[in-house]
Formats: sequence, C-alpha cells, structure tokens
Amino acid sequence: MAGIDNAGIAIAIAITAIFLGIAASLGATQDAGPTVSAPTVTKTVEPEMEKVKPLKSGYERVTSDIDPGVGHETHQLAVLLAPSDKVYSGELRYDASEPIQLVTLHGPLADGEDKGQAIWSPDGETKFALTFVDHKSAKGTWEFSGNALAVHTMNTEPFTVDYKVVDYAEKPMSDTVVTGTTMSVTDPGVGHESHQLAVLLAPSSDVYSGILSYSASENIQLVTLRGPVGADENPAKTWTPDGETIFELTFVDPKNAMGSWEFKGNALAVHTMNTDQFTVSYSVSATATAGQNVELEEEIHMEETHEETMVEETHEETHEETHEETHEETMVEETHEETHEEPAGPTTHTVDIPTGTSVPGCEESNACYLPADITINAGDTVEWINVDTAAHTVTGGSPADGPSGVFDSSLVMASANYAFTFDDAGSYDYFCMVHPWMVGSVTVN
Ligand SMILES: [Cu+2]
Repeated sequence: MAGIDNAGIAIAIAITAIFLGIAASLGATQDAGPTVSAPTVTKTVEPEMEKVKPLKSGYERVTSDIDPGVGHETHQLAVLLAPSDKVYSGELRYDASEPIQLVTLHGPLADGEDKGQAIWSPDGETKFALTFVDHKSAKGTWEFSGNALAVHTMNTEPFTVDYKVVDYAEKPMSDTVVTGTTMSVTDPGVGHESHQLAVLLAPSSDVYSGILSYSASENIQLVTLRGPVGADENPAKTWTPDGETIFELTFVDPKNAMGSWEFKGNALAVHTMNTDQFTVSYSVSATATAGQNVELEEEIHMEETHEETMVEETHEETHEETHEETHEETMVEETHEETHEEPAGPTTHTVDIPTGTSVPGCEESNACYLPADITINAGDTVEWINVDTAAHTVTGGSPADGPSGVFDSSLVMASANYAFTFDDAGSYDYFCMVHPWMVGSVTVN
C-alpha cells in the first residue's frame, strides 16, 4: 500500500528548482502547454556507469542535468515523464547513483486555483501544483498519479537513475481518471459538521481501485467509503450523509499536505477536522469494478498490516526507505522538537516570515525573515511565525551549501509556525528552500 511521505526538503527544492526544470522541459518536450524558453532536458546514457553496472531488463537509464532555473544551478533534475494533459500513473521503480527526491505535478491550474498548495510557475502565469516526496533513498518504489514525473537532487553533481514504471498508464480524463483542484466544503456527514471534506470520486455502487497523488494547502486526511452497508452490519467507523444511508469509513492520516495513496473503495475523499476551507490539487487514476463489494474484513486487515509495517520497520531500523518509514521518522522528530519547545526558564524569541517574501526583493534589505539575524542564549527557543500567504521553510544551512541537518521546519503553511530550541552555542545560518533568496541567522551565546 502506498504511503505518504515527508514534504519538507522536497517541496522547497521542487518549487525552487524542479519547477524551473520541468517548466523548461515543457517548452522542450511537450506539445501542449506553456511554451518556455529554456535548455532542453537531455536523456543520455552515461557510459562510465554502464560499464560499472549493467542495466536491468526493462529499465531505462537517465542522467540528470543542471536545473535550468536561474539561481538553482546547484540542483540536478531528470524528467521521466514530460507534462501531459493526460494522467500518468504507475509504480516508479528507481535505482539511482545517490538518494533522489520524487516529483509529480498537477495542472496547469486555472485562475484562482492557486490557494496555498505548493505551486510552481515557469512564467508567473502558468501554475502547477506539486507533489514532492523524499524517501531519502537511492533505491525504491513510488506509486504515483499525475501530469508529469521527475526526480531531483539538491546536489551539483549529476546523478544517474535506472528506472521503469510498472503498471504504467497514460489515460485521458474520465469518470475514474481525474486531475484538478477543488476547495473543500463543510462535511455533509452527520456529526461531522465541524469538518471539511472534498469528494474526489463520488459514492458509487462500483468499487474504485487506483492511486491518488495530492498537494493540499494544509495537512489532510485520506478517506475511502465502503457501502452503503447492510442493516445488519455495524462497522466501527461510519459516515452517513443523511442518518440513514450508512457507509463504512476507512481513514488514513499521513499528517502531510502532499503525497500518494493507493486506495480501494466505493468513494474517495480528502478531509480535515478544521472548520476552515482547504484547497487540494490532485490526480487520480482508478478503475471501477461494477457489482463488487469491498470486503469489510479485508479493509481492516489492510489497515492493521499497514500499522504493523510501520512499527516493525522503525524498530528494526531497516534502511529500505518507504513512505511509512519516512512518515514515522518525521513524527519522531517532531516529538523531539516539541519536547525541546518547553524549556524551563529560557526565553522564546519570535521571528516573523513577512508577507511578500515569496518573490525576490526582501533580500535587498535583509528582511526576508524579521529579524533576519537574531542573538539568543543557549537553551532559548526561536519561534518562526509565517504571516505570509505562501508556504515557506526554515532550514538550517545555506542556499549554496544546502541543508545542514541541524534543523528543518519542512513546509510551514500560511499562519502556521515552527519552533526550534538551540541548546549549543554557535552561529546557525538558515534559509528557505522554496525561495532561496530568503536567508537568516541565529547566533547562540
Ligand atoms: Cu520561502
């Protein structure tokens, strides 16, 4: 079962660098879509690697190019499936010369659909939503659905990736193959009036089976429904639009705003427990099987298996990176950080991420973070508050050298915040991975 993964580094990189790269490839390799004048993304076989490592049957080998985006010369990009108005789906199997990040796009978006998702625009007008995941692995698999597929690193050296797409499909839009952007509405489910819901595949007596990739304006939960269930059934989790028609609810919470999910059910939706509307861009590639009913026990078993997998992988500390494991690691890190956020005695300092910083200009007055440079004492906490309407990151390191690994907020959505406690004296530079002109520093005495 495909899981979800960490958005952090990926998003930043993707938006800043990948998009430029993909935009370039649009102009170079796609018939439909915006025309962008940029270098051609080349697909070449690297002779040295070919000698070292035989290409497995069915695989293709691609070497990345410098990301063509101005200011992103330190990134590498390889487009595997060029942007299309059809929906690609499948299982990407990759074996690269170093850890790579995985990208799929949704769009182009219509006017007004850009409402807080991770967005990239080649020209300021044509916009795509981005699903960016980082398994921190050179080798693995990824179930994806989207209008383009690429892989990426934040390194200056080219990487080579052997890949193939199993169960490959490139399908036109239909009742079960959809890509788009939608805003949530108040959940019509009885008892769910304080929640928000966006239905992607409407309830049907057919059983949908497929892959969802999504990019939302906040963390969302993934929902499938089974049913309507019979009067003699009493599923543990239910959803009913009217108090009479009962569906069994399968609910997955990846605690992420972007990712992929392999699903099966009589309906597909995404959801939050907030009262505010969210926006989600998505690609779904599914098939519908008539007259079949999803088995209740099977669904529960799948959920249990999923949970067990997460625990086992974490305990054994296997390095076969999966969506689930990445998710677990993220959760653990967040827990640690929260612990650090509650020091006894030391001070918390506030740094704003100001409005308008998603376009260059703030760097001219060193005002991309306010204050951009702050001095604190060891044990103090810095809390960054994103007052902008765009998402940003607070990432230790520099645009030139990349993340230091000391701290990383991942994507901080509009109105959200991020805190980190500095226990050790020193000087800590940081930057925004989405907008590499945004830099700041923390000096700890
Ligand atoms: Cu930013």
